[in-house]
Amino acid sequence: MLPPQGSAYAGEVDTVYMALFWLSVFLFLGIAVPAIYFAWRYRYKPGRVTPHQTHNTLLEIIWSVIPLLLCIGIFFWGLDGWMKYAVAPGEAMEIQVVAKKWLWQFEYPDGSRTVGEVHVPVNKPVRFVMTSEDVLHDFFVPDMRVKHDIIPGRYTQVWFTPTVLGTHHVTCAEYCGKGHSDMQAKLVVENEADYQKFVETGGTEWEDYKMKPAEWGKLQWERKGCSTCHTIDGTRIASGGPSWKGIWGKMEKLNNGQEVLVNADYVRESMMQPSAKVVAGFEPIMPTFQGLLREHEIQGLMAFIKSLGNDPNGGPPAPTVLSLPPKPVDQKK
Ligand code: HEC
Ligand SMILES: [Cu+2]
Repeated sequence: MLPPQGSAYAGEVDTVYMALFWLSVFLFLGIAVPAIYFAWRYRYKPGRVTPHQTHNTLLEIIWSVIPLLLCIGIFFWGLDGWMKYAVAPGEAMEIQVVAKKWLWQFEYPDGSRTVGEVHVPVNKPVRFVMTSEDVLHDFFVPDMRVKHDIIPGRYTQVWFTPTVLGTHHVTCAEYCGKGHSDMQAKLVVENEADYQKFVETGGTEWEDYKMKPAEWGKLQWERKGCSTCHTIDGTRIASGGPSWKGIWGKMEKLNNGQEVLVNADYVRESMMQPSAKVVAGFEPIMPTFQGLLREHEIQGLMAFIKSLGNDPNGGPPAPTVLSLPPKPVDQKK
């Protein structure tokens, strides 16, 4: 009935939840069933005289004192959990989270950044310090049993100790506009060695080095969240931007009436300063990727967009070789 328990305190959260749930079921049935029965048992019948009861002190004390004790007990039980949940242990690793329409951006202690994907080492407490660049968002990781509002101009926090290796789902739980339901991210819990490798190479996998620039770029299109707004098959996403199919090398119409050639310069500018040139018929909603993409990721994206052009072999130049960071040591051997 509940999602898998992915954090150290998930079990405790669930115990409180289930206790409240079954208590509510018990009280509901305990009241509703007798009420229905009495309504039927003492229903009107011609000639029937029902005894007229107005007051019973003992009963009233019982049904006041028992719920009162229950409420006090639940309060202290909840408070105990809440204190653990609210205060992160001092040694917790800190990850900065910036939420914006409609993506998640994460910054690690060493300054490296990712979009739409966050990696954490297993069995170590991690604290997320969160803020928003625009409207209210909400950081919700069901497996970890954390959910907290993110407020523009303010910092809020959650922490947990992930205990289950693998990918967990992060989603926005505060309606934040047209693209709200696309505001998803992956939380990848991995062992210390994989985490260190991830931080050193910015998530570049050993396999990535064997890819052609355009294939690698396609991977970035998904990993960096471009795919939530840009399709590659010519269709248009309602809350998004133009499809990338066939744009490389064409003259793009802008909303100020001018035209611009879609080449490497324009595509790079579109990522870094999206509002500098806005495509006609679209709103300037694309977030800037300044500082969020490594050089080889930008190059890969350009190669990918070029490969979707009308004439992938002609047209203006796109990078054919990526300046990838140093190859990670293959740890699988
Ligand atoms: C929130 C939605 C959104 C996301 C995410 C997004 N874009 Fe955009 N993008 C747009 C919109 C809307 C436009 C058109 C308006 C404009 O030009 O700013 C656009 C325009 C572009 C253009 C110009 C396209 C053309 O036809 O001239 C490029 C290139 C581009 N984006 C690249 C990217 C890349 C690369 C990423 C991922 C790293 C990305 N976008 C992520 C919404 C988005
Ligand atoms: Cu949101």
